Amino acid sequence: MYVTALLFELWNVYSVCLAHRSGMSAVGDSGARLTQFKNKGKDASELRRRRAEVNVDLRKAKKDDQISKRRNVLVTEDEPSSPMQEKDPSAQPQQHWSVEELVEGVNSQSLEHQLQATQAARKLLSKEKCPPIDTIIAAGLIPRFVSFLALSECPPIQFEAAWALTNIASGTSDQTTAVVEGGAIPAFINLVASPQLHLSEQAIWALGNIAGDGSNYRDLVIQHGGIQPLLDLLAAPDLSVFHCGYMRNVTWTLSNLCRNKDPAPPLMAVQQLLPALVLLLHHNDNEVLADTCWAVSYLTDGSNERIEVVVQSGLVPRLVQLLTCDNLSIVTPALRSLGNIVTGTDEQTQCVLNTGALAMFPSLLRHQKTNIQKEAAWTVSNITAGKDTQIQEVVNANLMPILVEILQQGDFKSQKEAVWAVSNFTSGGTMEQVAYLVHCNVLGPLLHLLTVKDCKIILVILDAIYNILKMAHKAGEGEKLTLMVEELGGLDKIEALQSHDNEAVYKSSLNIIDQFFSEENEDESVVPEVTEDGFAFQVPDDQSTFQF
Ligand SMILES: *[C@@H]1O[C@H](CO)[C@@H](O)[C@H](O)[C@H]1NC(C)=O
Ligand SMILES: *[C@@H]1O[C@H](CO)[C@@H](O)[C@H](O)[C@H]1NC(C)=O
Ligand SMILES: *[C@@H]1O[C@H](CO)[C@@H](O)[C@H](O)[C@H]1NC(C)=O
Ligand SMILES: *[C@H]1O[C@H](CO)[C@@H](O)[C@H](O)[C@H]1NC(C)=O
Repeated sequence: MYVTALLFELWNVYSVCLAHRSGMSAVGDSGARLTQFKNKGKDASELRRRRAEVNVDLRKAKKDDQISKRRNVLVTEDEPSSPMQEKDPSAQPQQHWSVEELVEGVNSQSLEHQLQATQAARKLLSKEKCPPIDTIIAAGLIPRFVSFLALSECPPIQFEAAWALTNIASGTSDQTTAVVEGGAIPAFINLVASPQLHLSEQAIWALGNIAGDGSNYRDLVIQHGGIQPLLDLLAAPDLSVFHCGYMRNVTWTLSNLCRNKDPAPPLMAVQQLLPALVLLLHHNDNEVLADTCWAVSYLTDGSNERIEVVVQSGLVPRLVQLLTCDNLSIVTPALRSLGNIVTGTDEQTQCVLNTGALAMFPSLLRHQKTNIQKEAAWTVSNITAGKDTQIQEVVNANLMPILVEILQQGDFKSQKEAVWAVSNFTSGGTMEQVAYLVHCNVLGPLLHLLTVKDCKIILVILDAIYNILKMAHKAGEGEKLTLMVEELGGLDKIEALQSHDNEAVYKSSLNIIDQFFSEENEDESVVPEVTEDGFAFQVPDDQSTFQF
């Protein structure tokens, strides 16, 4: 028959190429090549592995990331300075302190002098440009500032010292360390409960900077009992007594307590924090929402055990709801969190699906920000790596045609995620689902992408093509599909890959040619039943008919 004849002819051409290729591979064992390669015999229960590659990629998206330390910068001077004063700086001697004067003032016996000197230091540390953090540290002022934090009879000096220390702690790790070693953690924790809200706020901010330095100081703040006083604030009967800047400080500091891995924060602490995060996910301030979502994204970026604690807190439906808010600073971390959750077990993934999350994905996959497209496609790739019932939910949400669009014209990062999504679909999908995918015209764009440079992606595409051809063969539609691949110019591309430098690519393409484009496989192929529409296949399991 026509196709067979055609393929046979093509095969002769390939045989020549193959012979040539084996001749070249002095290093590789071309005889064993086909036996060891394939067919992974994918175990349905095989645990889904985290792709390091994706995570590196996502972590690189630092520009969306939260800032881990923040300085309290003086935007305008507290004291209004008249034009007169500007012309004559000597009229304000206090504004120009030398280091010696600062040291002398801070160490003086007079509270008044201490306050003035501390305020002067704070102002220097609040300059927009080049705050003299190291100079202040070297002058040995930190322990004094820390002791001022406890002077409750003089709130102004507590405040000035807290502000100065906040800004020192906002610097490098060494600078943060200087603050921690000065004994600031317990002193700040004591201030969190201060009835003076500006003091409390400054203490919370400082603790955020310290915890944001990394796992060590985060855990040190936790060990000193830093979480409970923060949670007590949120237990206030009416949160609106706090102004929104205050709540932002609280939320940001909580998020830094959730942040960083290796090690992640103690599970006990996470469990303690979660009810607060659930509460804050319903706050009405965008910045509070964004930072809370970042906190959740940190907590879900870990083992399934970690994911489970978050899922159990019941916040998934709210996260999904937040996907519909228009604000990129919220959508980004909310989507990241959900993407993290679906890297978990099938049950954890199902929990996301049960909220109807996939209904949001058409717009996310077409989002104007390519970063959102990419993360959405990444999320789908993990869902299509799940059970076939979960793949079916992706189908029902009409996401596959959109993924095909991305394959066709997305940016490369999104295309890569879409390739994974499709490939996993083909490895875990039923025959009907794979046939559906072919009907979404996935083959053209997929084959087209075989010309990219990225070997890993080429391999994933070849896997998908292999899976599709194999499934079609089972359905007795192998010839139809091989012809389709050929008509789309795919055969040329696969053929060309046989001389690829990358051994895995070469083996994989060779294997496809060998199994589906050689005359030998004609014997194995199931004799197709011919219907008026073309080839169809009777699936023994459920007796339904699928057409590719
Ligand atoms: C804390 O609140 C103040 C406003 O009161 C705001 O300017 C500042 O940025 C907040 N700090 C953080 C770390 O969110
Ligand atoms: C989005 O939220 C951020 C705070 O997280 C805010 O600064 C920004 O103005 C908001 N954008 C829109 C469009 O509402
Ligand atoms: C996802 O696709 C890749 C590439 O084909 C494959 O290696 C991996 O095993 C797939 N994962 C699952 C769970 O099917
Ligand atoms: C999805 O997440 C799992 C679990 O961490 C990971 O192993 C997998 O590689 C990810 N992506 C795909 C496409 O399977």
